[in-house]
Amino acid sequence: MQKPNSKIVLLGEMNVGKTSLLQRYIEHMVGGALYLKHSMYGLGSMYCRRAAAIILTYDVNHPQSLVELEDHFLGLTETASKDCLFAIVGNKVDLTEEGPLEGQEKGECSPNLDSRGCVSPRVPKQVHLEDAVALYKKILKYNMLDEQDMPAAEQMCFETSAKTGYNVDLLFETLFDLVVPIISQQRAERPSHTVDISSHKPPKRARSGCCA
Ligand SMILES: Nc1nc2c(ncn2[C@@H]2O[C@H](COP(=O)(O)OP(=O)(O)OP(=O)(O)O)[C@@H](O)[C@H]2O)c(=O)[nH]1
Ligand SMILES: [Mg+2]
Repeated sequence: MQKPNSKIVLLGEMNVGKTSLLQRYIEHMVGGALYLKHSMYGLGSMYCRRAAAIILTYDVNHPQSLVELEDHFLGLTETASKDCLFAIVGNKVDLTEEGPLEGQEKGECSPNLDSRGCVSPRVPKQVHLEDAVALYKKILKYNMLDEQDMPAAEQMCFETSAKTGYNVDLLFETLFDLVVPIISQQRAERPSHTVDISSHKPPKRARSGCCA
């Protein structure tokens, strides 16, 4: 099988919901065109090299998880290419008072049940979208990227719920819509490594020098 040459990297503190976001999306879109990779601490910066996009994930109920993005993960983005896109994702919005209830997108209302089937109390959101927007701008600055050349912060900062599926498709589809044309352009610009063997003539063998 050909090794995929584009990847989207998911970064973020433990437990913010990286795996759940991927699982939720893949449930919908089995066999996505891009290789999705996620990990946490101890990551080498090589993970971000050649990434088409980097998703930095935090938990909207844990302000420290946003702080960790800046303290531990911002540095990893410096090996990203200049074409790499960034998205900031605040997950677990279903646990907040402001977040949509499960099924609300479909026009129904149902209680917010936890994994044991109990109604979990909804709390005020601890991290606001403006904080994510500020981090997005910091990332661009850190990587010396011009805001004018990059997608707007408002387009690239999401609040999601891997539990209810809220905004999960929107997140990945927004990224794919932006990333696919960039990859196609890179492929078109890259010199072809294919050699047409039918037109290839072997070099004439030089006569071995001997005595005159
Ligand atoms: N309520 C709620 N729980 C979530 C959501 N996303 C994930 N979880 C729960 O949070 C816990 C951690 O989720 P994971 O997806 O394993 O988190 P992770 O970031 O991959 O964690 P690590 O791989 O350990 O770094 C699990 O119990 C999930 O069920 C969400 O959107 N809402
Ligand atoms: Mg995980």
